[in-house]
Amino acid sequence: MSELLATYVLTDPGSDPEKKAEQIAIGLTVGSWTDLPQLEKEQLKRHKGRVVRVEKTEGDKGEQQARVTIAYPEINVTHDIPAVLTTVFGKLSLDGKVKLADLEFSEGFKQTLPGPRFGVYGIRKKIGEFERPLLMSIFKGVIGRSMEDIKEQLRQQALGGVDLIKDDEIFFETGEASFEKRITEGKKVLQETYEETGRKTLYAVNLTGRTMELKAKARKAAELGADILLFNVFAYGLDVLQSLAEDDDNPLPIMAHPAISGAFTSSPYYGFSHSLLLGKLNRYAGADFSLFPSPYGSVALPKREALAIHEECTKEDVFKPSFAVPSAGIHPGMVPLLMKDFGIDHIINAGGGIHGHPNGASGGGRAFRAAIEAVLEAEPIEEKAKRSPDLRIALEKWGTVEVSA
Ligand code: 1AE
Repeated sequence: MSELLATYVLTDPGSDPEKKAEQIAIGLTVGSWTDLPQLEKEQLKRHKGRVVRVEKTEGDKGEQQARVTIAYPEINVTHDIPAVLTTVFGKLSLDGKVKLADLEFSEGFKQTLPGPRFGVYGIRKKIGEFERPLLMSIFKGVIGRSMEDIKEQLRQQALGGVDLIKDDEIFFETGEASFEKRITEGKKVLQETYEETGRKTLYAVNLTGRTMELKAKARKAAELGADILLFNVFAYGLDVLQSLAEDDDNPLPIMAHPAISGAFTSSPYYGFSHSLLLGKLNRYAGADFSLFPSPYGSVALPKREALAIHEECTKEDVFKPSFAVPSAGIHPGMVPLLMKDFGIDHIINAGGGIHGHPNGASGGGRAFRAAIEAVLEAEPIEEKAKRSPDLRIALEKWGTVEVSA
């Protein structure tokens, strides 16, 4: 019988964590057990949750914890993420200090999920770069700006040598910068920069609006020649991501932004683990990219959590790997550490670290590219900076970050 395995961390589980685990397993499946007549027990047996493991542990602050794994019969749920989450973490998420650390799906269940349509290799193929981390920049300060300003910002970013440019997640449809216009006008700008530099740059447009409008809007984006859809998954829900990812009339890669997810992941005692939500579930539901806070920037995650997201995005599975995008407060001096921690299969993503460059966004892009090149050539970035004025200026402004062994 196929099962879904859910692993929880219970904080202050009381003197009998095994009993607590048993209560969860029963409470979230057949509801009661010991008082049932024998016949009903027989009938309900195949629907009953099962405690697989209970391990007593300690939290980072010395709190008593138990790591509990419960198996839920897959026949209890329909094959969709909402049904799974409601079963394994529905009422339980409201019931004291319980964190959902991991979920394991059967191979059969996985067959019903889309996973990324393109994944790391598919995105690399679109750009034509296979041997280095990709570089992405973020539109900044464009709310209220004219289309001409937006086009100029796009142009400057592309000229700096970034591979991808994404909308800011807080950019919807202001004034003349409609979704459609950003795609069509943006495409022209990027075609011009391609003709100038010979480098391809992909643009991720923010797919926003009411849930029921999204599919049509995504298809329209594809028709108009958009490259990628940026999507605020956690403002909508994983099932909406999945619906977009499995829509055959929407051939575009999906970039999952982590906005809102902190409300579900940040507590050490409640909610989901970062790696489950931003790593595994984003990937299974079809995100080609997953953005998340890096361990070093302005909005930082503990390093082990950021690495765990990367691991979930890229580890061996039936799905293609998603591109991990550690973000927020990233500047060129962080590149050696990013590449040490996340290797070459990730995307270096910066907003302020590109636009805040004294030589403008194109200088920011060039500084990042020089830093990446230095690391690939095993040259200290300070040495490289002697031959790259943009990198030197960036390091003077933001400094470097030590790469510990
Ligand atoms: C974790 C998401 C980061 C993001 O979307 C963003 O806009 C970052 O901007 P900067 O690089 O911190 O300026």
